[in-house]
Amino acid sequence: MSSSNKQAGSLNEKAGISSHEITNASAIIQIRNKRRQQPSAEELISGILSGNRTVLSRAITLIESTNPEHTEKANEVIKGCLPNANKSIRIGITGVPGVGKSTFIEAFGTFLTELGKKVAVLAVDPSSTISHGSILGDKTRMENLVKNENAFIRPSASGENLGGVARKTRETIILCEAAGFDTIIIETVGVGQSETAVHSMVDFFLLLKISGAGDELQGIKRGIMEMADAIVINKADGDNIYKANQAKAEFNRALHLFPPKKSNWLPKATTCSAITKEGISDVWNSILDYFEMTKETGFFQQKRNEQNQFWMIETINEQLKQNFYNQPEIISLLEQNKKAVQNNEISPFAAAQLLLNKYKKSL
Ligand SMILES: Nc1nc2c(ncn2[C@@H]2O[C@H](COP(=O)(O)OP(=O)(O)OP(=O)(O)O)[C@@H](O)[C@H]2O)c(=O)[nH]1
Ligand SMILES: [Mg+2]
Repeated sequence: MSSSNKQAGSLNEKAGISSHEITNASAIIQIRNKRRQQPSAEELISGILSGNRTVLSRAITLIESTNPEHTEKANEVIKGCLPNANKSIRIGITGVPGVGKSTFIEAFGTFLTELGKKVAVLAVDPSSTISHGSILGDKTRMENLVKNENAFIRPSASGENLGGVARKTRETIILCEAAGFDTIIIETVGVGQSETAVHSMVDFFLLLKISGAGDELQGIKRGIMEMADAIVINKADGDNIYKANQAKAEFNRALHLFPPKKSNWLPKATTCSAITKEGISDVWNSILDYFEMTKETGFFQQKRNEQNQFWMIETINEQLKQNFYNQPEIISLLEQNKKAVQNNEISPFAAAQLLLNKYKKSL
């Protein structure tokens, strides 16, 4: 501080008294401690149950944390929310970049809130660590939904592997449902296995397409067609309407050739425009039909039960793998054996067995 400032500053009025620093230091510690004070699990649970979106965000951050100290608290929060979860429709949406997912979700989500629904939009994007969250990153395409009190938008958790990202999203679904969100939309792009992961956490899976150069089925993964409960040809507006209808017919023909689904549901292709909103309500009506039918047959609950079993096993697999590969002894032994395998000193199978035996002994 310059001497002229010193003269002007009211804090320096009494020259020679230098106790400020000590007072300030303790004040700073106090402020820091207060900042560090995290809400307890009970506080988070009651905040979520009362529908507080800020608390919901904080709890999701806790779930997404890679700090092992947070895991226990996160589990406590999930456990507290679980009795109030499950009362929702979970919808997965996939489609290649540029197909209009964000624009569609903006239109569809807004439409649902106008019906009195509470909509949570989540994403599964395992590439987001590299691309810094391209998916849902463009909240500009969802400018109305972002501001909507009955909507909650959360970009994808980041992580190195799909398993971790997907598990966090699944746990986030539970918290959103407990916070009163009755329609959960999960967006993904077809990177790696992310579609399969999303398919295994939703009730209804929607594939968004646009009409192409005539050969609509070209380049489409068969597995995705089989997973889809509906195919929606987006951008059916202006000059595109004719082509979109042609694509719809072609997809409907193709869908007929697939074996019947376990749910007995017959997936349909429809057209829509996320811009003019034409066809948006048809998508919702189709989901309602599905919901009604599968609730009646019991398939809805059966599928959720199977998904829960699946995620339990997935979590065990993931934890086992993590435990194994993170053991310091295993890390060095693995390196040694990689070299030994490369030099043909040991077979890959024998090396694997050796490592597994070592791990078993350490348990
Ligand atoms: N004409 C027309 N354009 C649309 C429609 N839906 C989206 N678009 C446009 O298509 C472009 C891509 O839309 P996005 O919503 O960003 O697509 P996305 O699938 O979310 O893309 P990524 O986030 O990159 O995966 C934008 O310029 C939109 O304005 C539609 O129904 N009709
Ligand atoms: Mg997008």
